[in-house]
Amino acid sequence: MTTFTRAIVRPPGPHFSDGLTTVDLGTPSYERALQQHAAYCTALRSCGLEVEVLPIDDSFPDSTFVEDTAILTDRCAVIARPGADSRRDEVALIEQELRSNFREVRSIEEPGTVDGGDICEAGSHFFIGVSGRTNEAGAKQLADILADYGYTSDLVDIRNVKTILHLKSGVAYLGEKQLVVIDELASLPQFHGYELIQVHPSENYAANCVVVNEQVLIAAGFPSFHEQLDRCGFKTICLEMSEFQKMDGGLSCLSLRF
Ligand code: CIR
Repeated sequence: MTTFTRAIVRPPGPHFSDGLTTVDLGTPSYERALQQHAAYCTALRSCGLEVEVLPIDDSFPDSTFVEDTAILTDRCAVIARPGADSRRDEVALIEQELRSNFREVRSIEEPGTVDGGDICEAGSHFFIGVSGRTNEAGAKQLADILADYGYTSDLVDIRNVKTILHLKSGVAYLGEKQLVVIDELASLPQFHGYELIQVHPSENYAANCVVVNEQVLIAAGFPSFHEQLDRCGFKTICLEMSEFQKMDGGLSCLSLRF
């Protein structure tokens, strides 16, 4: 697995609850969201990362979900082109940050759209979700860009999987050919050859976990999944995510790691 040294985050703004959501879990508390975000940053630091905290940008209520604005690899950064109109211009807020950290910076161009949350890195291979946000044109552009840097990829069409917004809402790579998956994705041919850790359907939200160096960040409140990872020998850090879950966001969405 890549050893990460840095992460970029952006705390939510006071209008965070005006962002997009497909779930019906109530209105998030801004105070609690800030506390959960601060705990998330502390967890990243405890994994050895230097955390760059970008200023709040309340003109984009979803801008705390920085992961959707870029795809970062060991060899290049790719500026995404978010599929939701209200999020399209969030990339302008992150571009300078990426250019100062990466020598190679590429971009997804119109008519392509790509949300970073649809891209799951698995070593030198990438799974690229085609979703309500990432279209086929964007997915193919990204596959070509990644190929320029020696990476392979598979497209994974999740447009018929109604329970998830992004591919990474239902898949996470833990290293050593191990993938966390929700049931709906477990039989996909793209995942053959991987050892699958299947999340119990009542705990689907937990599938969005993140490996950061030797630790796995997992959402609090999903005991079966926690036990599964314990049994597999992973060291876990449990984080409260309730307020971000209300806005369709998971652990991976809150940072760009590199
Ligand atoms: C959205 O709908 O775009 C945000 N409310 C949530 C984005 C979550 N991002 C992610 O899963 N990578």
